[in-house]
Amino acid sequence: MVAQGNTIGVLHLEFESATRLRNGSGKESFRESHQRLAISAASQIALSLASLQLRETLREQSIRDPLTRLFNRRFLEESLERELQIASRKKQAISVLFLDLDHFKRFNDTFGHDAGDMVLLALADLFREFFRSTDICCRYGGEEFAIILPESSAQDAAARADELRVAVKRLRLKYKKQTLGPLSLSAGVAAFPQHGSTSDDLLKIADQCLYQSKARGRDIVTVASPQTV
Ligand code: GH3
Ligand code: MG
Ligand code: MG
Repeated sequence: MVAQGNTIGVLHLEFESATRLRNGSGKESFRESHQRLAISAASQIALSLASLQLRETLREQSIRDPLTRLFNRRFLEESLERELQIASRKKQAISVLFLDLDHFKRFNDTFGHDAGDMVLLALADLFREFFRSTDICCRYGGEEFAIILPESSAQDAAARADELRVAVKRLRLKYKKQTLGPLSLSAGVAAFPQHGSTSDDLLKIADQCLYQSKARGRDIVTVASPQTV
C-alpha cells in the first residue's frame, strides 16, 4: 500500500484456488472484480494510515524538544495541571524538580557549541534511564530542565535529585577524542500540597529554589521551605 509516494504496508488477500478464472460469458471474472475491489480498498486504507501517521508526527513535534526528544515546556505545563488534579483527587503528593547546568556558557566557550549539544543529549539519555516511566522529563529552556514526579514527596524528590546531581558529576563524556568536563548541575524542588497547589506556584517556587542553589555556590539541591513559599 502506497500513499503520497510512501510505502505504508502490504495488504495480503487469499482466495480459494477453486475460484473460477473466467465465467463463460467473457465478462469480468470473479478474481478480477475482487482484485479491483482490493486495490481500491488498499488505496483507501493507505491514505487513512498515512494521515494517522502524519497526525502522530505532528503531535510528537508539538510536544517534544527537537534536540533531546524530551518533552517541551508547553507539554510540561499541560501535564502538571492534569497531574495536580489526579494528585488532589487521590490525596497524593507530587513534586516538581528544576535543574540547570552550572556554568554551561563557559563549557560552550571551552569545548564548543557542538560538544555542548552532545552534553544535552547525554543528559537527556541519563534522565530517561534515571527517572521512572511515569515521571515527566522536559527541556524547559536552553540548559534548564523540569521534571514532574507524581506520587513523590519533597523529601523523596530531593533525595532523587541529589542522586542525579552525583550521577552528573560522575559523567565522563568525550567529544571527538577530547574528554569533556567537569559538569555539574543545580536543582530546586517544590511539592504539592506542601509548598503550593497550582502549577504556576509550584513552577515558580521550584525555580526560586534553583536560583538559591546557584546563589549558594551551585552543584547543590535546594528544597522549598516556609520562607521560599
Ligand atoms: P549558571 O551556572 O548560572 O547557570 O551559568 P550558565 O553559564 O549555565 O548560565 P547562562 O544562563 O549564563 O548561560 C546558559 C548557556 O547555555 C548559554 C548558552 O550558550 C547555553 N545553551 C543554551 N541552549 C543551548 C543549546 O541548545 N546548546 C548548547 N550547546 N548550549 C546551549
Ligand atoms: Mg546554567
Ligand atoms: Mg539557565
